[in-house]
Formats: sequence, C-alpha cells, structure tokens
Amino acid sequence: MTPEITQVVGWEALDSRGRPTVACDVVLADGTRATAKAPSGASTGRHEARELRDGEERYAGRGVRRAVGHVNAVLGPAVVGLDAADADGLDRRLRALDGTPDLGRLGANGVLAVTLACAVAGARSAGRPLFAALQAQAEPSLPLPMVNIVSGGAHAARAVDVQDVLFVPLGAASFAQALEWTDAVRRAAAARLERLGHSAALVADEGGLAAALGSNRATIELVAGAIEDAGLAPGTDGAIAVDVAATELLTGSGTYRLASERRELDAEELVAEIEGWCRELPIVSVEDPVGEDDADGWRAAARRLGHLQLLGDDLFATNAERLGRGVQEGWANAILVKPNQNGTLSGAIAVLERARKAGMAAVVSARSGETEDAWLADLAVATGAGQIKVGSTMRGERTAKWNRLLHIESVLAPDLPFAGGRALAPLGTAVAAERTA
Ligand code: 2PG
Ligand code: MG
Repeated sequence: MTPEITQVVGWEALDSRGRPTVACDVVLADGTRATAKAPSGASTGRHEARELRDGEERYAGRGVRRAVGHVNAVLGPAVVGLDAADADGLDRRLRALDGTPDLGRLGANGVLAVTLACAVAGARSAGRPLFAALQAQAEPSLPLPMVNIVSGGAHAARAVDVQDVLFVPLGAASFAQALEWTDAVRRAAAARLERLGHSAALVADEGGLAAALGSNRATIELVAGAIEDAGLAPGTDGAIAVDVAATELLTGSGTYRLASERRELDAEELVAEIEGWCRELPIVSVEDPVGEDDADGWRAAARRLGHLQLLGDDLFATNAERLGRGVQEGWANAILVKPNQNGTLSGAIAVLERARKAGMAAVVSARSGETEDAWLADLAVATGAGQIKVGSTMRGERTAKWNRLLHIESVLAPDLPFAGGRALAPLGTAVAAERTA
C-alpha cells in the first residue's frame, strides 16, 4: 500500500484558454506531493459529467471557486487516510459523496482534479512513472497520434464548420517519426495557406491553423495537398481524420447548418456529403458526423461510413452506460475517451477496457481547454489505447503531452511497442450493427 493521503488542497488555476479550472494538491504521509488540473471542453456534449461554474461576474461566470470549495470542504477530507494509488476505491468514495450520476452537485471538475492528483502522487511515492503505476489490464503501448492541422467550429470562431482536420501518420515506424511527419505536413499546410493569401500566424484554441477557406471540402483538400507536399504517400504514409463535431452544427429543427457554405442539410444529406469527402480524399477516421442524440443519423453513418474508423465523442461522452448501448446497437466502431467527460480516472479506464473487449478502437483525447499536465499521455500508454489526440504540435499545453510520449519512447521505456496504423479501427470492417444485421 502506498503511504496514505494526509492533505488535499484545491485552488483555482487557468486553462489554456485563460478560463478558470480546478487544480488540486495532494500530500502523502511520506511527504510526496503532486498537483493535477482538470481540462475543459468547448464543444461539450449533453451526456458529459458536469463541471461546476460559479456563474458570477468574474471570468464571465466561469469561475470555479465553488468547485474548489467542495474539494477543500468535502472531497479532500473524505479521501484523507485512503491509499492514493487505489483509484477504484478513491473514485467510489468521490462518486458516493456527490451522489449524482453526472457529478454535477460537487462538480466533475473538482472530482477529476482530486482523482488525478492522487494517482500522480501514488505513482511518485512508489518511484514509478505514472504509465507503469496505473492499473490497467491491457498491454501498454505508445499511441498513434492524430494531430490537428486546421481547426474550425467552436475552436476557431467557426472559420469553417468541421472542428478538426487532423493528420494521421499511419505509416510511421515510431512515435518520434510520427511527430516529424506531422511537422512536415503542418509546414506544408501553412505554406499552402499563405499562397492562398491567408495568414498562417492565426491559430485556434488547440494551436491548429485557422483560416476561412470558404468550404469544408476545401479545408480538407488543403491538408490532403499538404501530405503530398511533405513527400508522404496519401493513404499509406499519412491520412486524414475529421472531427465534424456535428452536435455543434444542429439547428433547432434537427437539421445541420454548414454556415461557411450557407447550406442546411438533414442527417442523411450530411452523411452523404461526408461520404463524398471520404471517397475523394484520404480520410480514414470520421468523428461525430452527426449529433449526439441523432439515432437515425448514426445509423446512416454506420451504413455509409462504417468501413472507416467511425469515432464517437459526444455520442459516448466516455460514459459506460452509453458505450454499453452503443455496443448493443452498433453506433460506431471507435470511441474517443476524455477523462473529464467521465469525471474519474478509474471510470475512464473502465470505459477504455470495455471498448477494447467489444473490439472497438479507442482514441484518448485532450480537451480544447487544456493545462500543462501530461497525465493524459501516461493514460494512453498504460491502457494501450492505441491512439491519442492532443491538438496541434505547438503550444505548451499540447507539447506537454507530446514531450511526455517522446520521453517515454526514447528514455523511460524504449522497449514499448508503437501502436502505429494498426491501432485504427480495422478498415473494411463494418460496425457491430452491420455485422449482426
Ligand atoms: C473534441 C475536443 C478536442 P472539445 O471535440 O474532440 O478537439 O474538443 O474539448 O472542445 O470538446
Ligand atoms: Mg470531438
């Protein structure tokens, strides 16, 4: 057993968008100290664990002093005396204290900061890197990155509608090479933008290029061209992932607005539009092609895009119950896992393990509002998730995670395998509903 927790202190920090977030310090009986901070999304789904925000004038209502107060008065005192490394036990206690399924009473932002800080302290006290200390049942591996090249949607003042156009270095032989190739694609994309008269100096929330290219297809074509400019073979060396984040495009009447193209489509039409992009461009992964509760839309997506990696973010919200339903009904063949959507570390790990058992691919993901913490990288390695999405290759809150993975690969655990292109949901296999139909 790790030395017991003796002190827990919450405080208000800032995330990468300059918005308040909950930070938590934990001290153990042997004097070990650790701090962790909760990330926060902009394109948040309805089924996520709920952050507690003050709603007062300071920080435009986004202050988190109430959540911090709950860490100091309720959550912290309740975990003093417990084993910092026992994430399951700790998280059970934290969930019971809150008592609501979405942790909205005490605040999922506070709960997550406590569970993470305890895990980091437990690993540090045992003298083990976090990825080695986390209790996961899978074989650890270095994840294949999917990296934001051009941003749109809620992360880029809606320059275009799709939120992320990402590069996937499918054919890279190592994590380090995957980042080198990504850098070449980013530079080529920036050069293309400048040739078109746009500024490559304007970046979005995750450090991606932000440009109003007039249409979603043109934006994806720009990245496809950049892959070729970088001297990489499209479809084998490198490919494209798109996060449509379609929940954000919903109108009040259930249609989807592509504002940059002045078009409004129903779910079938939107999926057909995306299918068209996928036919002509080297796209291997499509995330949230329709809204989180659009069951018919997801059925259409499974039918028309299920031969690709069909990735659910808002759809599953890192929620075990929604994943269970999704597996039953064949909603998608891959899941995005964001610990703060779940609210606890053990909950996020359980979702990853459930997905793996169901034969789904998994992408561990940062949020658009991040911190300089690197625990997400360790989580991806420990759970052998296979893929990770952290934003672009620049800005400190992003490089904290990439650098952690570079460090693990080159120094801390050079024997770990690199998941590579095999980590993608197997191309050509349909989603579960199709298989059983
Ligand atoms: C997403 C994430 C990360 P946010 O939708 O996948 O890009 O965005 O954190 O704003 O939900
Ligand atoms: Mg998403």
